[in-house]
Amino acid sequence: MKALVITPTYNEKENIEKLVKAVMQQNDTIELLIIDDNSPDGTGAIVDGLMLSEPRLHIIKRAGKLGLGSAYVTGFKYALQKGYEYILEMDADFSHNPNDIPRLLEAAQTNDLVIGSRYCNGINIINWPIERLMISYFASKYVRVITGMPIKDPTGGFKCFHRRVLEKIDLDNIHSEGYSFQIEMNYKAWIKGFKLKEISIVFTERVDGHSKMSKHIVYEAAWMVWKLRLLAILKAL
Ligand SMILES: Nc1nc2c(ncn2[C@@H]2O[C@H](COP(=O)(O)OP(=O)(O)OP(=O)(O)O)[C@@H](O)[C@H]2O)c(=O)[nH]1
Ligand SMILES: [Mg+2]
Repeated sequence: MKALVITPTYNEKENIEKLVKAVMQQNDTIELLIIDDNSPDGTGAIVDGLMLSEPRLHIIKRAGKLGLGSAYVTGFKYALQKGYEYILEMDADFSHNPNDIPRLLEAAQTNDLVIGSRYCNGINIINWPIERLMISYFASKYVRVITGMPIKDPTGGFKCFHRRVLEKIDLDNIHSEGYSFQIEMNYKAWIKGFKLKEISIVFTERVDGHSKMSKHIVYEAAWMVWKLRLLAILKAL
């Protein structure tokens, strides 16, 4: 079983070394691809150093901060080209617990896309201010109503694709970032008839480093759900 975890990084020097270790110890074959956008704090150089003694660690360096969605698209293309079977998305800041990776991989044996879900077993978020939690929770309901997609946590970023899903999605046609990117990938997999499965995870707000969340990313997602719905209606005509 060839599995690749893809982790985009921008200024994650406090987290990166610990993260690499935590992923590598999940099993003997798992590999990790960092997509670093020329982090000013030197995250990329730290990865270069770690790669000297860790053959299962890889990096793609981009010239500047180009966003989360395009980082994942770059990683997905690499994964398909190199023949990985299971392709995971995971943040670098330990909001996603690397110890959940084996459960994602296990569920991926019988599903096409496994989504680590904060909302499929109550609300499992630690250390978010109540406003952020409310926005995220109601945003996920909004996405569900507009798109019809039966996913309780459509904006989550800890997931595992079987390569057959990524092969069927036109990656050159994905231009969204942030939450919108997660919604778009889920929707495109769902509309093509792939089997989606949510498994419960606990999400913990980052302790080290800084958030790159912006209002722009929220607005982009609010519009994206209508775009997906309208495109589906037009195709059905
Ligand atoms: N390569 C790359 N990585 C990014 C970019 N923006 C964010 N990231 C990484 O994507 C992951 C998620 O970003 P976060 O800043 O944690 O965003 P968030 O999870 O919405 O916000 P917080 O958890 O509150 O910090 C982290 O690993 C970031 O380092 C980007 O433009 N390019
Ligand atoms: Mg984060």
